Amino acid sequence: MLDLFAEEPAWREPLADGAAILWRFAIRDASALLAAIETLSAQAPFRHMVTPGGYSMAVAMTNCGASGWVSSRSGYCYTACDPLTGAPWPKMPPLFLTLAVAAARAAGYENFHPDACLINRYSPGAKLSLHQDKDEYHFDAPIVSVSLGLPAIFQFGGLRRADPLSRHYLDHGDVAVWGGSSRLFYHGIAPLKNGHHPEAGAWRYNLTFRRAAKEE
Ligand code: MD6
Ligand code: FE
Repeated sequence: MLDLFAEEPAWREPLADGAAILWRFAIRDASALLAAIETLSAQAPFRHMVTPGGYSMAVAMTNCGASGWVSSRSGYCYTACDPLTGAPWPKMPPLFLTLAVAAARAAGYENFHPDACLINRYSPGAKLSLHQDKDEYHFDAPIVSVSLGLPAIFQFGGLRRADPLSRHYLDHGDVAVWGGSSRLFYHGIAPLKNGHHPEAGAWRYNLTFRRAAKEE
């Protein structure tokens, strides 16, 4: 009843100014996305990157698109080539680009031109500590984040590390979009629970689309 009068459609939940979860937005594409991840990771394998502090990350990562996010002892940056193979990161599949642009638009961001897609893979127990996404050239473009496979708890804070966290359940096909005044908010993923997903097995995958390089 109340939904009839709500300003927000039921599939979109605002998180903060500029940030929203689009429930099940990617569900129709989910199987194709998983198949594409398989193909992409045959070219640019998943690997556990090392943090500047010398720790191996619990989440395995790879990239597609013109810019790929990498972590090493020397810091975080975007590169055109995969340091593991020396080859350019695989091209971003058209399906990825179309989905990311549509999700950004559904959250109020027109003209999103992502050049980077970070692909994260979580096994049960893996977590992503609280962090800010701040390695991009500018912060005016939003971030589009697609969840696939096992569900996870997404922790969402504020501009300061100590700001209180809200917790959100992200399931297969859910998409989070954020930007604007929440673009630099701290966030993380709580340790993944054990489980089995019919299409993804014992994994959670996350695609994070960003505009990393300076726009031409
Ligand atoms: C993940 N996501 O969901 C990790 N960052 O596996 C992120 O770190 C993230 O979901 C910026 C914006 C959205 C995100
Ligand atoms: Fe992040």
